[in-house]
Amino acid sequence: MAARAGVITSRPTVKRQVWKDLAAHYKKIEDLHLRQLFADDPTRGTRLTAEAVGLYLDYSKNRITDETLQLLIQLAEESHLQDRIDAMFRGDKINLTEKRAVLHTALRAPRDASVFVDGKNVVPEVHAVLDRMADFSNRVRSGEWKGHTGKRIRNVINVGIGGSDLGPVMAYEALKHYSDRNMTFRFVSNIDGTDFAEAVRDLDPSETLFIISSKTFTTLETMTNAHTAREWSLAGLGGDEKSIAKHFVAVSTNAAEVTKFGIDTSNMFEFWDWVGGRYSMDSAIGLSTMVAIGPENFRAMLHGFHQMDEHFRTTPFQQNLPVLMGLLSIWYNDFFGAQTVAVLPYEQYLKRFPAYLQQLTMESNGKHVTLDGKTVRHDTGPIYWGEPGTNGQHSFYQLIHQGTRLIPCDFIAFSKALNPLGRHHDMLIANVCAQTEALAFGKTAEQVAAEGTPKWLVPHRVFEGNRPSNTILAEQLTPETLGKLVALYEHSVFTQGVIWNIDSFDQWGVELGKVLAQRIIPELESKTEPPLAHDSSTNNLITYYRKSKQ
Ligand code: G6Q
Repeated sequence: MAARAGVITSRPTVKRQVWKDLAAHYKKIEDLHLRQLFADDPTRGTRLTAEAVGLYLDYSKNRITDETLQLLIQLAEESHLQDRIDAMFRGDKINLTEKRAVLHTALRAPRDASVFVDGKNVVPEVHAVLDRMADFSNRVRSGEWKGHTGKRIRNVINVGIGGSDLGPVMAYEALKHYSDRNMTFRFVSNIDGTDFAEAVRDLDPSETLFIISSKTFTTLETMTNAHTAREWSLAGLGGDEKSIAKHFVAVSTNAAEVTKFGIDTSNMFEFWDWVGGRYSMDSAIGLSTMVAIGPENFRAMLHGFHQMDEHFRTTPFQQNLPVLMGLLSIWYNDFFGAQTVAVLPYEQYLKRFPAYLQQLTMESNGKHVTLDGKTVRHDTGPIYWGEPGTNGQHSFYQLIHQGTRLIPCDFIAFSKALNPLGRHHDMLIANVCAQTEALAFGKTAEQVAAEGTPKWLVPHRVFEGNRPSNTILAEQLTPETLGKLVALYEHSVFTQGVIWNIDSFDQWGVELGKVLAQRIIPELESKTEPPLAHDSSTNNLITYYRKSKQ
């Protein structure tokens, strides 16, 4: 039964009484305005908040009542969320379709913790790899690790894609403030040669180290870029194969493929099949992050993750930040029919955070069948997107304020600036408050008219309001805070997946395109006209491309 442990019920979610109660409740309150909700309860703005591990969540500007919350929490309880949380942390194989445990939480467990996979405590291995990473990072950062010609390493390039890229890129950008500014960090992911060409164009191979990050070490993009990197490096270092050992390290679960590539396994940093790609930024996949910010900061980030893990695992749902955020997302997605969630960090260093979240949320919960293989009867995974504030305000916020779609928003902000410059930070935070206020309360036709607006212009200047948002506040963007923030979203995604009864940890949807591309590559490269057996559109595109690339 262990492999099926994740399947609690095969009863369609929409058929459950609590779901029906939520649907009926939605009908009752769908037109209720936030203006009314706030007018009726002067304590709402302080009451509907929760604080944990240094993150403050204001969820009062959501279109919910106490009854909504009570029903959503009942939904979580009846979905056996606590059992599923415990199963994940315990190492049960909750990724049913891949028969794997899901233990990113073990990556940030303290040294003396125990987490068992197939009867083996994995925590000592986790810390052994972290210690090796720390030793390596210190040697690179101090200049003790020398390149083939005896020069110190000044440039680090992470080669990876998807989960082996987005986390490292996001974390590097987010924590740039803490990084060694004498070093250059770049990230190559795309099969488009431009990505590699631009990453190395101004770099000296004798000072450049490549981290080849791939769980499987078979991914088309990463292996193609890794081979190109190998050629570039060898060409710049006189073709001496011995130089590889000084300029290439690997992060992988696949020692055999790493060796085949020519990287000694003593230069390989291991992780495990119970770490999903999009949940791997605090495994060895974070090696570039550790080299950039140093082992101590990296460990602080892990500590941040762990604090949120513990909060999620042990806190009653009413005060549980990831649970609350996950439930609110369900509320808008499945009852209001909202298609998307906008994530709006008012922190320039978090500019890649929305892109990171897109994989975390959409690869995890973009699923159309339940754990037992039945078609879901409700929408799953909303589309996550966003840009840092205040830039977005001068672009797509128009649609959020006055468009015809409902876009729930997560605003993320920090009390202390990392680069305090004059009045900048107060102005930044004023914009966070102003946006959430404007979205919630809007501006009525009467208010617009009272300002002396000509009658014909009034409708254009009306803000309906009633547009929901969460505000997440923390003291300052530190490695520890980043860990908390990422774990918050990881567990919110988990909460949603449990309620939808889907497998949040597989990603079969990315397979078909990969297989088809492998078939098409030789058709594009063939010297003679290949026989094409695709549909007429694909055949035509291949023929057009072959002709025009001559
Ligand atoms: C993430 C996915 C996917 C994966 C990449 C890279 O959850 O599994 O994005 O991370 O396809 O895979 P490799 O690390 O095996 O190269």
